[in-house]
Amino acid sequence: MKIKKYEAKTEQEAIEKVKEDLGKDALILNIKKITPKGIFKLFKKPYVEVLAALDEVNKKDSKKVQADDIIKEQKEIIKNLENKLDSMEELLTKVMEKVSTTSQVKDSKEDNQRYHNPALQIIYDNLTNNEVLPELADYILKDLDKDKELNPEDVNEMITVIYNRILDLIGEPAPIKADGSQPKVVFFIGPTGVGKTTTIAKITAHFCLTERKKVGLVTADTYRIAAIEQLKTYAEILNIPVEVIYNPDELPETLNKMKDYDLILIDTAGRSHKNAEQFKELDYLLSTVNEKQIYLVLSATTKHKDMLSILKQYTSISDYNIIFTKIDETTSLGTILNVRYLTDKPLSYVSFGQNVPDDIEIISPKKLTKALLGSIDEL
Ligand SMILES: Nc1nc2c(ncn2[C@@H]2O[C@H](COP(=O)(O)OP(=O)(O)OP(=O)(O)O)[C@@H](O)[C@H]2O)c(=O)[nH]1
Ligand SMILES: [Mg+2]
Repeated sequence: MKIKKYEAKTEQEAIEKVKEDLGKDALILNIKKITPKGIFKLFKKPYVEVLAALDEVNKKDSKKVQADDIIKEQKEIIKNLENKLDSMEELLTKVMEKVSTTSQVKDSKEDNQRYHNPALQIIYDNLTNNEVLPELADYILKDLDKDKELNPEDVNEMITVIYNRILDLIGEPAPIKADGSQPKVVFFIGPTGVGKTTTIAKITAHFCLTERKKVGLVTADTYRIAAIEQLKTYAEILNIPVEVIYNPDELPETLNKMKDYDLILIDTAGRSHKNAEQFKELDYLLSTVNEKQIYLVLSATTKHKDMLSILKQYTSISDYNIIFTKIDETTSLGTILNVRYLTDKPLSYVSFGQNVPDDIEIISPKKLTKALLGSIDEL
């Protein structure tokens, strides 16, 4: 399936363009009359936009393919494409508006400008206001600062490149799976109070209630009596067992008892990044299990400097995935991108509140990218 967008002054002219380019078998998927808004008025007259598709599979062997499936697939592609185009257009409008209002003061502020291109400067400011590290923002905007005359097409192209670069940096999410494709023993580790136990409760509820899997819980957090009670309370509601281990050497035997479970989630005591002894204990606990997955739970509210010392403490662990909690308590999500960039470990879930089981989801790279680029109004 090949999908393309065509613009022309009239509907007739746009359809001619489609036929010329894709041939007479092309399907017209959508026709929109566009009246440019805001700053676009200065650059463009009203025009017609046509989305057209050429179904190459259909062309080769039309009888084999169900018409319904094709329509469904087309709708899905168009929806995705339009969502992306809409958000781009919105961002582009905001950037162009901002450029026009800031260009008068630009000369006097020349010293503070890192980029010649004012649109790029705005995106840089926006990323860094969201606490993306300056060097990471520069890396994202690398080689784009060509001194072109500024027009919406160039800015649009630039924003698309930047959007895709951020998406690439975020990478594919790595959520927990209970389908046998991954080790079923999953450790949750991380600093004190970030939300490890609450996150385990949310994930357990998902696998028990939605996926109907057999889930067992283990807690190795015996530092605080309340920690065991906390997990037991969630487990009672879900009617699943919790095993408590008081010594790491008990873990293999405990896991052996639970070998017919689909998933075993292990809660650990929060570690202070300033206490090296606690990390030795954690390393030992992890070493008692061969086939495992590790999820490092981090709070999005942690200051960058502290985050660096936290991450340093976990460098001895070669494979882990990252969960971010408390994103409801910060307006700057740059830390998620920074940590992903600094560790090169996959991101998985984000948690956005105290409610079990609702306030968690698998991270959406598109949503995060839009959030990092998008809050231009707040500048
Ligand atoms: N606002 C907000 N609060 C959260 C979130 N996740 C957890 N919390 C709260 O953070 C506090 C600590 O949560 P816990 O799950 O006990 O944290 P923990 O990492 O297990 O703590 P320790 O076991 O003591 O290291 C609780 O009050 C939770 O309700 C979140 O995404 N947003
Ligand atoms: Mg806990």
